[in-house]
Amino acid sequence: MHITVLTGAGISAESGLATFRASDGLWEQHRIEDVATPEAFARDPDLVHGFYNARRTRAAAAHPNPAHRALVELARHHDLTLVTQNVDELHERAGSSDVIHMHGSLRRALCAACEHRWDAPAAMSATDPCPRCNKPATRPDIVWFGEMPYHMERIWQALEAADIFAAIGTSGNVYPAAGFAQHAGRMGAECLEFNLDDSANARDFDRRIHGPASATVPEWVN
Ligand code: BV8
Repeated sequence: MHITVLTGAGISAESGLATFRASDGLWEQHRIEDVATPEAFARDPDLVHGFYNARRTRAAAAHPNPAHRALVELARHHDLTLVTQNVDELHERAGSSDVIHMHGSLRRALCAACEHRWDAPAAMSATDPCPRCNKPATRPDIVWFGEMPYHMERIWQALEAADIFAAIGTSGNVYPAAGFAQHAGRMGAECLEFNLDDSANARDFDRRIHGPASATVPEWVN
């Protein structure tokens, strides 16, 4: 049986990492337009690097929770494709391999001039020279609004091959990820939503399991 899983900020909430749209969410402190668009980076690279440097520090100090570990267990028994909107490395640190980071990763830096990618230092600044072209054009390797998410071809294939599609801890507000359940469902997958409450695209799911992921996901897997 092929299972395709999409995770969002909610799976890392119990590891202490802020989600985006909760009352204390990341976006409450910053308008999305101010920190997660190419225009924002062009306008104020230091503000954007500051936002991501702070998140990189917090993510490095966080630990995987039982929901991350349950997905490692799931991969032992089924053919699993794990897609995450998250830019932390908690799936990898729990033991997952081949995690598809469709919105990029805090762990990587990208050269805006030559597209070279390398492992990000703890704190980055726009004047850091690119190790390959030496231009001061360093940005986080993050997919911002208006940019094409990574690995889409592989993701669409995994949605079409899925017998089960499960979305865990995502509010269903951001596309194309918010359209994955509808696409998988049209191709015959049973769609499950694991969330605290109904997401914006809850109608696309066959079953909605409400509760903290650290409880609901291990219960589903075991
Ligand atoms: C693109 C960067 C095209 C990394 C992010 C109008 C209609 C439709 C689409 C659009 C539109 N206008 C613009 C668009 C496109 C736009 C979009 O969708 N905008 C939205 C706002 C309408 N999308 C894009 O721009 C995307 N690109 O479309 O490109 C294109 C085509 C050709 C060529 C070029 C381009 C790019 C989107 C990626 C943006 N980058 N982040 C970072 O900083 O982290 S998105 C950002 O939100 C996060 O990365 C995250 O991935 C994403 C979604 O957030 P969630 O993960 O869902 O988090 P959230 O807080 O919202 O929800 C958490 C959930 O968990 C909640 O439901 C909560 O209840 C639950 N929860 C909390 N605790 C727990 C829990 N559940 C269980 N247990 C718990 N303990």
